Amino acid sequence: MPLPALDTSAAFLALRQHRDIAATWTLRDLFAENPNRFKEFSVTAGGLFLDYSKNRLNRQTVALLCALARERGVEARRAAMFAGAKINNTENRAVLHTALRAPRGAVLEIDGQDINRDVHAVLDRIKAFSDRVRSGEWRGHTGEAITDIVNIGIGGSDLGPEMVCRALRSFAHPRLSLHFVANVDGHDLDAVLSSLNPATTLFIIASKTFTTAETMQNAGSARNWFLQSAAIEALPQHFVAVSTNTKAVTAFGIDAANMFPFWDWVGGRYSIWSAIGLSVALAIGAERFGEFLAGAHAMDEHFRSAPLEQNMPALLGLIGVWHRNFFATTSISIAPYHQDLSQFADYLQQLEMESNGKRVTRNGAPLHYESCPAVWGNVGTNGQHAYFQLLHQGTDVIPVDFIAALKATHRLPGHQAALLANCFAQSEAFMRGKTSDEVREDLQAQQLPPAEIEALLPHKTFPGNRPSNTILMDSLSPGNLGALIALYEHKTFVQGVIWDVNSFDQWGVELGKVLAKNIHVELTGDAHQQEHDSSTNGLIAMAKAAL
Ligand code: G6Q
Repeated sequence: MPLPALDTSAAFLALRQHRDIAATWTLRDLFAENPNRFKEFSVTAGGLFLDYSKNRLNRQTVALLCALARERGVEARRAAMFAGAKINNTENRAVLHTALRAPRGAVLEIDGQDINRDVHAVLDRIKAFSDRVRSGEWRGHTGEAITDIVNIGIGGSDLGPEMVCRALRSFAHPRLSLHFVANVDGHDLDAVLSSLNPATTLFIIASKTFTTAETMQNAGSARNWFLQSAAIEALPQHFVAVSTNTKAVTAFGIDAANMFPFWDWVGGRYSIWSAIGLSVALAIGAERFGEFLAGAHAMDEHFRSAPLEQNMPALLGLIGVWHRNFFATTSISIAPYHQDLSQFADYLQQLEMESNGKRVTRNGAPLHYESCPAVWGNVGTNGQHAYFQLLHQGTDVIPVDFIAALKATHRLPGHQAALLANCFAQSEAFMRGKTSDEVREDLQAQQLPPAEIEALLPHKTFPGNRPSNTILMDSLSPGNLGALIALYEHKTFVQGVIWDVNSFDQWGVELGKVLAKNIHVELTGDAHQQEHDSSTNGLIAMAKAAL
């Protein structure tokens, strides 16, 4: 049965009333009034700690948000997802990335097929292969061990492996360098190939469909480059595939024995846990890849069993709804205070925006309320010296998620304390702001003339009352990273259920896959130019003259 529209639901209307009261609160006052606030509004799960006290909310807000989640059926849909129901209704597919990280022996059947056995059979193959490459037993055609691995894929077949390999680089095998090529822009592949020795390079062609134009073009060019110095018989030692499409893989020239499969119930942006994570297993080893999966599984178990009021992904999602639908925020900023998470914001950008960037309900009715905000960000402290200005004093309020590891994996003295000090100082400043009285006091202490003080006051005043979450972990271990990604996956799920959108299709991306085709033919062949608008016609003509 279709859900009633979100903005007509009783819990939503109750929250709207509550919002009018909450809008009068300041975070400063909330902290001053309740010394227990940090304790009351924080939660631990799967090796992660979430402090959500620096948001404009109180116990009643949390209760009302959880009531909204219950009214929207979050718990029932969560159960449906874990059980393998076909909740991706526009593609008639189950959504089972959680099954990819379930331990061996977990019971789950889809259409009569034992999913857990299939998953672990592939994991066993990933282990056998990555052990051989890492030990040097797997050799290239000249008898040398592999030194470089190039993952060719795009979107979900690129962002996850690249982000995770970067995040876990302190665990990487010292002989192996990982490279990632996604863009059809030849500058990407060219720059990578120019530094490589074909005899010691292994290519992973990662594509769920094995039809994605960018990946196929890059894979073809990589194969041509390789065959300039090797015979076709050498291909199996240097090209492996990760895909669901055996036919296309073998047609490309990769032996089915060198193909690592996954399944249609794994969405691209949720596929890092599948064989798409092959580059991660090669880099950090199968055992640590197992720890990464186990960390995500721990978050799954928490998400499926903890009451909403203490459920970390549910709370993170609901707080996002609170900001988006009741305070009209339009974006969120992700600020990992860990250099190795430098691609985490890009990863979340796809996860959240591709999942919930939708304008109709699951049943196709237009939304009369906002769905996914824009997601963006970069590592701290770098962002502080760039766009944080707008976060502190701009006209928009942009909630921030701070993410930090308490312990570093490097050994340089002094850096970690400096990093964490910046992280905590920023969230404190967003929360407190700086009043004009405080600014005046500072300037008077510097003995500035009164007229100058008054002129500077508005510029140096910070409104504060700007919300943030802080997520801490002990260190950026494979397990904690797994839990962190799963946290955001389930956050995205919760928001998708509240907004009543299908979080698991991506028709906008599919459109992109076909749009370029006609113009590509016009640019490269003799095909007669079609009638476009004058701008498109003009741009095509300029490119034709230059190509
Ligand atoms: C992810 C999207 C998209 C997809 C890429 C690559 O959820 O569907 O980013 O992963 O378009 O698709 P292939 O893996 O099929 O090449």
